[in-house]
Amino acid sequence: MKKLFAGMALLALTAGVADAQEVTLRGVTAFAKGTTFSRPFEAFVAWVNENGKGLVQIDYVGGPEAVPTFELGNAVSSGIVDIANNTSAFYTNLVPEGDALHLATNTIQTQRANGCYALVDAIHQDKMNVKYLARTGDNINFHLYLTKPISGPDLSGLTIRTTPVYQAMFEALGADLVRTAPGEVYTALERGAIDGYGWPIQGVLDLGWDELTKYRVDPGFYQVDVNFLVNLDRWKALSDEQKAVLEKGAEMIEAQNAANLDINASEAAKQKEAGIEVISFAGDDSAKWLATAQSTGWASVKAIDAEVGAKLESCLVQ
Ligand code: 173
Repeated sequence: MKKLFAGMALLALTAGVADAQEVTLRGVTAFAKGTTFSRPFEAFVAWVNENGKGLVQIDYVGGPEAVPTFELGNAVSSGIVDIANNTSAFYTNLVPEGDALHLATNTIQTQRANGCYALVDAIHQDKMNVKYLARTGDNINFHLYLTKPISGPDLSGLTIRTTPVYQAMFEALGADLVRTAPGEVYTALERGAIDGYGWPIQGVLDLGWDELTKYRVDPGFYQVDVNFLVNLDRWKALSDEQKAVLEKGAEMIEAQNAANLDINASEAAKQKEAGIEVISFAGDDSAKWLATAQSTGWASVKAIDAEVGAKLESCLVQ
């Protein structure tokens, strides 16, 4: 009996030592460092490094200069990167159903409450070998930006830079599409290789694209999803205490999504100051624009997997 207790004490001690080891995760963002869609991740990294001392830290390696934008999904899936800040449109090769995320009309807080978060997390674990830790970008719409004017929702004759976010919609409206990472947009505009691009309401000035952009088309559509993804093997190896730090940081960052409404308004004002004119669709044009966005978006998700698509629609659209 004495021996057993001694053994147990030793076990507890070694477990304690193992728990006390600080883990450092290598973090990479799909967006340029210090720009709009990296900022929430950077705030999260700072929070974890402050609140996770002795437990978990994040070594912020960098952005697309460290891992190319469309390679980051593979890198976090295989464990080359431990935690990634990435949008589903950049990893459709691994999680094609992720195309549903930008079709959400509710918030991550609602998605956590109604079971949608658990479903999205399970899909990511299954298909990509990552824990879906957090979602940023709620309340931010996407827009079409142009170098020449249009008079209605007809994009025929225009070459538009796209990602999977806008692909089905812009194609249905007649555009010719070129898929590029954000890092290639400025040069494509400069060369006249594109007549416009899809991008959210935030971030245009950050990237200097306002210099080469003449028009923004309103209304905006869809909702940004920029997600924190943790390699699943790495996640499973963390202690409950270490996981709790990351989950608390995620909750803190997701609460900040509410501030996006104010940031959107100030970005729109800055675009106006920078000389970007608004082409604002009204009446039937606006209705066609938005209806095409929704119908083509969900049709392409359901073409990938009808059952999962219907499940996601029922909890993302409310
Ligand atoms: O346009 C894009 O590169 C894109 O799909 C995206 C997604 C989320 C945030 C910013 C851009």
